[in-house]
Amino acid sequence: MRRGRFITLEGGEGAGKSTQLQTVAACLTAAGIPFLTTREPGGTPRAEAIRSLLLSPGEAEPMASETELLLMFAARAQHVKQRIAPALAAGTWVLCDRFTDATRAYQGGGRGLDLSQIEALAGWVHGDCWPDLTLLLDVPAVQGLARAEKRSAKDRIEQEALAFFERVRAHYLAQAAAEPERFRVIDAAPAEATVTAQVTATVEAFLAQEGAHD
Ligand code: T5A
Repeated sequence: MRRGRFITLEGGEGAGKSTQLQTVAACLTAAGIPFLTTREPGGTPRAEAIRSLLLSPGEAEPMASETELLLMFAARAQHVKQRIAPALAAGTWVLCDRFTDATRAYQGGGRGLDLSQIEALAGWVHGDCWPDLTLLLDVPAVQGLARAEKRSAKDRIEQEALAFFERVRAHYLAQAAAEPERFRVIDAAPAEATVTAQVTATVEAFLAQEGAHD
């Protein structure tokens, strides 16, 4: 049986990942491909419990950046072992809202943690389980934050200053430039219908490249 493909959506706050995950799902459904959708941090009951710890605001005790990094990878270890790796091995495609590229961008670019330590943790936690395709939804930080703010109250990470999210964006764009074979950068600033059309075209091209319509 051929391994499933691993597709991730990345981007800053309010870039439209959750919205566009539905577009990718619709493309896979139309192509008759079995898939599951999931998200990080989270994706299993234990990993979702870690997500709450990571994102709940208002704690009197600040969270150290190192704690944040290790909790991201603790949730990921559970998610990869329990859900992602078994699905891919069974031929099911996995469609995930964020993965290790988010750690590189937020904890590496945003927090300024040592990138070589992030790579070491990634190698330990998920080895060569990397996405086959990553859609980077790129939007100016201020525009994405305004969308996210309109939708819901700020979580712990969303309370960071604008400069933090500008570093995250710059880091994502640098990652995409460094790995052009895996990343596709989508301009996520226009209206939703325009972004949906770009995402659909990108996923269709990937399906054709993978021979997934055969
Ligand atoms: N994190 C995560 C790390 O720091 N390190 C890590 O390793 C990982 C995995 C949680 C947080 O954790 C951090 C990053 C995050 O701070 P999350 O749950 O993905 O990650 O949280 P957010 O990025 O905050 O998710 P959002 O739901 O805010 O953003 P989305 O999913 O990108 O945006 P979406 O689709 O919910 O859209 C937001 C709003 O905008 C509208 C939507 O209708 C919605 O109201 N919208 C548009 N409006 C206008 N034009 C468009 N084109 C639009 N597209 C969507």
